Amino acid sequence: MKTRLLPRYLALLVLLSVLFVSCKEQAKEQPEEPPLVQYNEPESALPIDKLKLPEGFKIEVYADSIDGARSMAMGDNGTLFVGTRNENTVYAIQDRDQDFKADKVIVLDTTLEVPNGIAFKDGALYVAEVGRLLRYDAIESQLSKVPEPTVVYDDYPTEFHHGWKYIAFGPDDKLYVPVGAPCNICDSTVVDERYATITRMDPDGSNREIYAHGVRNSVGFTWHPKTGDMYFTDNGRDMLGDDIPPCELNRVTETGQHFGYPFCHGGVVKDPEFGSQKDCAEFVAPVQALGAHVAPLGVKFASGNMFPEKYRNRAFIAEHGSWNRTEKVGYKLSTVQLENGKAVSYDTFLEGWLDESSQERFGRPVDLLFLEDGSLLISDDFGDAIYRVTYEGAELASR
Ligand SMILES: [Ca+2]
Ligand SMILES: [Ca+2]
Repeated sequence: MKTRLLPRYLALLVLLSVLFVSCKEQAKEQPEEPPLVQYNEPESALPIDKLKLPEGFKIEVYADSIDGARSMAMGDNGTLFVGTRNENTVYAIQDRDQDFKADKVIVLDTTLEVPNGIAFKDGALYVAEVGRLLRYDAIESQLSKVPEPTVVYDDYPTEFHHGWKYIAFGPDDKLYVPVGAPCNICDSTVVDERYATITRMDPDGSNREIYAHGVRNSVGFTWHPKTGDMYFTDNGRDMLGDDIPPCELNRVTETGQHFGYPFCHGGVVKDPEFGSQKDCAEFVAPVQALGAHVAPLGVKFASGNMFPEKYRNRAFIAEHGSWNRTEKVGYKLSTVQLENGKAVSYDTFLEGWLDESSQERFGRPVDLLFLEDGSLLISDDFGDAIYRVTYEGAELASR
């Protein structure tokens, strides 16, 4: 009897498997949720025990496997948005149980053109591609089905060279957008006056104007919490040797100031090609000359109450690290202490991504973001990670 039933049993199996396969195919046709690249808290293999911080500070991995993590912006409901440069991807990262370890990563879009710049305002995510600005309204309530973006502005130069953008809203509610020089060294303003500037506009793309001139390639800026002055980093030109010119931290005190490029670098170095046309004294010198080739990107002033008092008015700078220097430099976080708009110290805060003796590196810091609790997030487009720095030193322990 068993042997007689077997063919029927087999037929049933075949029928069931056909049904199962067709169900699977049907499921495929339904609109797909954005792919989750990570649902678990990070178990990063990055050797973060090599990172060195001042006494009392600690660093942990907040999110890993974030391929090419660059600029960061925090949503009103706690979603961390992250842009990339060569990966053409924007991520939305959540920490649903609020233990400061990301546990959900959503890939919002993989078709954007160099979406390095990310900003958040009034519920909307702003993304800067090379040539245009996009806005995703009410983004945090639509993460599982990303809405079509509104094009806010689409008339920036499309040059890829220094075309990746950092964007941020200022205290005046304007959106600030730099346009890098499309070269290592050139007087590009004769081609398009917006090259080598920082522009700004209203959130809807209107009233665009040039805010700062003579900026080679700024990929990070912020505003002083007390004075409201903009501070921006600028990457110095290449091919003048290992030690000149310095990279820069600059302070803008009025609209239309000129910061020297391509004529004068770091306030003192006349450009071999363009320097004879102008005097360095005609330009605004940096508030702090940074190391040559360190590639300063994100800059933020410490906020919140976690870090010790002495860090409050310091600019934290992510030095992405050199690519064309005999011995690598940068690959660290530095701080610049300011008093009345003048720099009084320039120190290393966090280092160890670069092993100086072997010249090997495992990370390159890009952007900085202070969370509400005063801890500091750092993105890393080489280690594909986001770190969180906390302070648990004597001040807290003695409470
Ligand atoms: Ca978590
Ligand atoms: Ca300059």
